Amino acid sequence: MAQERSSALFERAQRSIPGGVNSPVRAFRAVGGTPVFIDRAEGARLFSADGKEYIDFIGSWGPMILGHAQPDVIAAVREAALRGLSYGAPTELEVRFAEKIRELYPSMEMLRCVSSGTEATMSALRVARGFTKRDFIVKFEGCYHGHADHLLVKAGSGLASFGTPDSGGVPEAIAKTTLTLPFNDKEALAALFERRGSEIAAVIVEPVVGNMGCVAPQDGFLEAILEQCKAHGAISIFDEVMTGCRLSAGGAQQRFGLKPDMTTLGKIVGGGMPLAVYGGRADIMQCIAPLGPVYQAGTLSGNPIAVSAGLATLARLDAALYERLESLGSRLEQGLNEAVKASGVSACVQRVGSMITLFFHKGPVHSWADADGCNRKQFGVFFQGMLERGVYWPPAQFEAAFISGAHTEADIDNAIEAAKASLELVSKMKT
Ligand code: HOZ
Repeated sequence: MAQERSSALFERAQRSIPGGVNSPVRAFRAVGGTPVFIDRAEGARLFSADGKEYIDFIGSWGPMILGHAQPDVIAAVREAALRGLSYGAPTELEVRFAEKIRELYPSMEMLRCVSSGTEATMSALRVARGFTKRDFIVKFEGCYHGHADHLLVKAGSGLASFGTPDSGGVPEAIAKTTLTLPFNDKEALAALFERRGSEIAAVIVEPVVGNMGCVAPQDGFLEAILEQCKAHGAISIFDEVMTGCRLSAGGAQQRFGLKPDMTTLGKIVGGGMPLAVYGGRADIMQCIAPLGPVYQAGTLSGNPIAVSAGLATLARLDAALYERLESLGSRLEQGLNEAVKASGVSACVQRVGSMITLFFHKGPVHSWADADGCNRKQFGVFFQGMLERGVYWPPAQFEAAFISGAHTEADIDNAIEAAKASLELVSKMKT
């Protein structure tokens, strides 16, 4: 597809913005080619500055579960905007939003609104440290929890894609307070707690990983995190920025019937606006200023436009939506599996609900050590093949694709046809 306008914009962008993008994975470095500049979006479609139309499987990296420009959400945003963009003072909207989150997430007895997933995880960990009066945190290799210093250690997402799991600019003293373990390894978790349990403030985990591609927890892994934390006085944190309201209205914790001490939410809860949440047990959350000594604040926290978009989105998360997502997800999974088989390419499909990844790895992928074995060159050829055929797949092997309620069966079938042709290209690559 011709991309003259995108190419011209990218050239201009690179003069003013590092790499030409405001978030690294968007630069297409992991897959080659020029990033597509977007003009507008509607339903399951993205429309580029070049006048091309794409079936979108990114959904703004998760938030757009209802599809783009959903009319009720847009109406709520318009209506809120007419009453002013930001007050820096509390509103009834924030109270209603907090009550709705508590209804969906009973583990979150109290919560705070912030403006991004990074702020949510960073703040949750500060509170956990303040509450336990301990310094060390545990995270899992390949999980990504935003870009706070202490979380850019063996991280997934863009860092995994660019082969820099430990970011520059993070002081060694800070990185040392983060202990890392392989995802899905409950023996390693038990051994770490055995040795250092009294020093650990919190364990943070993506309950279903999206940031090394879609990787499900194995039996008993999440339960082991909750048990070890409880036994050693540490705080369990489910980072549900991606899985929250995606795997069910009550997130992965509702899907698996688990109750972490703390939770972070983002993406869907803001309906596409900059809004995220952290919360948990009331005794822990009462450590936050002005009630307690842990400080966290924000001029745009609980912004009325963002909260309005969030409330309008949350109101539409019904059982029918999740049934539809499951059925579309299973259709895509089956079609991709058949396409892989027909192509003879060594690849596997992993899916939980409406999160899905085609790994160029014979599979299964249970951890970062597995994911790291993917053939990145094959993924690049697959991605370009999909884009060429009008399917906007995530431009990195280590990012989950997302399905929305606005996708139709025909969209899924078109994506499967594009995948067949793209896998055919991969099968012809010289090894
Ligand atoms: N790191 C984000 C996905 N896991 C990408 C965000 C973006 O580029 O918008």
